[in-house]
Amino acid sequence: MFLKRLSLIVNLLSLIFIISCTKTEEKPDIVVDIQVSKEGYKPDVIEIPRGKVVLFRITSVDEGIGEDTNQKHYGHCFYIMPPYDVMVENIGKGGTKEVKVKMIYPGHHIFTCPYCSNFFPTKGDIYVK
Ligand SMILES: [Cu+2]
Repeated sequence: MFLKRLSLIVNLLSLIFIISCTKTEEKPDIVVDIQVSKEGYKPDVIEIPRGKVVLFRITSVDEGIGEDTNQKHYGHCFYIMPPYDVMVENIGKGGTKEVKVKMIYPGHHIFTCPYCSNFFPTKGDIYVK
């Protein structure tokens, strides 16, 4: 009884660990370079084999919502929606930021710039197969 309960708790913990762990420090299998501007993301359709570690390098071509780095938000960002829930904020004009993500969730996922996607077509699709 106790062991059963313990294994349930361990399973729950490992599930939580997996959920909070799509961002990774593992060595990347694939590098994906993405440019973002008010015209959107290039590329805006990305296909990735499931389980691979991807290094996303996002470069901002223009000033996005603004160039003032004293503001809380400036430039563009790169947000892969849940279940990935990976956010790279404040990519200023000419700047590049990177994030490593383990692509464990199959299917269609959307990435977007929450700063400016209401005004500009900053939205893209990731297919994990
Ligand atoms: Cu943006």
